[in-house]
Amino acid sequence: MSSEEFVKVRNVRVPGQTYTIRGWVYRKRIHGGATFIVLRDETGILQCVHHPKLNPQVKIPENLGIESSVVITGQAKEDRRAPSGIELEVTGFQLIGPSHMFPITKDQSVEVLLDNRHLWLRSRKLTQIMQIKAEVLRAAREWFYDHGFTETFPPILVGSACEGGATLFSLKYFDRMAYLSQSAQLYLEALIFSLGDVYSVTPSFRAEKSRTVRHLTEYWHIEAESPFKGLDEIMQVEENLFSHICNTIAEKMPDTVKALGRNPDYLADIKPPFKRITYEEAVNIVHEHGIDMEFGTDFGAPAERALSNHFDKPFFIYRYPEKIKPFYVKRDPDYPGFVLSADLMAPEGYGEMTTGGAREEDLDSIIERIKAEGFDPEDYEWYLDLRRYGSVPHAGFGLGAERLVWWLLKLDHIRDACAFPRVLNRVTP
Ligand code: NSS
Repeated sequence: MSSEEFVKVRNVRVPGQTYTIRGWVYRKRIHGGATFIVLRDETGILQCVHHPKLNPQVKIPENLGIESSVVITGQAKEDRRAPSGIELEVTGFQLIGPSHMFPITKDQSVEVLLDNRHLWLRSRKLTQIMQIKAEVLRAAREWFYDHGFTETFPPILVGSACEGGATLFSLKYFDRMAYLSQSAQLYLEALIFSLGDVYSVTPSFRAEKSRTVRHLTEYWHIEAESPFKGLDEIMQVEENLFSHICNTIAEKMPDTVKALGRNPDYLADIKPPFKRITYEEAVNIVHEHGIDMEFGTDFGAPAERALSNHFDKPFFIYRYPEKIKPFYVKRDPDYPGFVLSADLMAPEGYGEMTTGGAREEDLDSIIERIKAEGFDPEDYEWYLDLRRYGSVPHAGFGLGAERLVWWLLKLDHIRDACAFPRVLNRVTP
């Protein structure tokens, strides 16, 4: 059989027509002498019924297990009880790969499901989340392409930290130490001098030692950097990109979005400009919600949740205190002690989606702040050269792809935005 003869579940539509489908047994039951098989492929599920009296030539093994791979031929019948309105009357059956005692049954614990992630990925929910994630990244690349950004490919093995020492994964690199990249930012900063507006989509690594619903140790990082842009301009890039992704998902995958419990109209309605509040205003909101927090410190999880719940659309928090931001962030000339940095926040309790802003141009200040973070400026020599040879004002940001999918689909835990999540206690499967 050539593959053109096979159809996908989604395309089984016309009553009376005969179709042949390759897929996996999602559910099976025997009732009143008939065998009911719900067949699954990447496009959906379809109920197939075998009546031995009508089609005695077809033999379905009695012990056919869940997740066996099969080829089923049958005639489409209208059936109002079936989820798609169509049922297939089986006239041909072929077993490709048997499956006995599939380890995932109803009501398994989260840990068992995570141990069997390689199999649990076949669930409808995870399938649909992965399809949305692919579209999120496609839409992101589309936006960058349409706006003149060049895709770049920064390294993952790096010699110096970008986001502080606390979350660095280090490894032996022949006879020296190296790290897994936390962010492509410093490399993107080098690439703007030749390529102008650039972006990258890379894995980033954070040795996050706490268990939370929003931290992974490995995640996909969408980052961009632009010469001759300041804080305002980079916030515009972020809100336009972010809106484009939300709108595209709503437009192209409304049924999947709905099936996962999010109203696509809400995502279609996300439009720039996003509301902007200062760090100071944000602290006041946190206090209004009765949460204790000292001015000048970073938002803890409860404060961030309260802030995020305060809004029903994405918003920015900007002008943070200098001492809670990394060495590369540009100081605000009009507000001593504060920096030209902004975080794009999702509403509904989800919180930070991006961090970005203008980059410090003053060489001495960067060196001093690298030292203050406990690092050796020697390890940043190449980065410091960028300030020595034709430096320009520039700005950029980083968006966590899984953070975005987590909020887009209102998932309980960020790990469900990953096929194979990496968290504190898990590197397998
Ligand atoms: O540490 S960030 O806040 N900022 C940076 O890495 C900058 N160097 C990016 C840049 O300007 N090019 O991380 C950026 C985003 C953050 O807002 C989250 O969306 C995501 O990366 N992020 C994470 N996602 C999942 N898990 C963890 N642990 C995580 N850490 C950051």
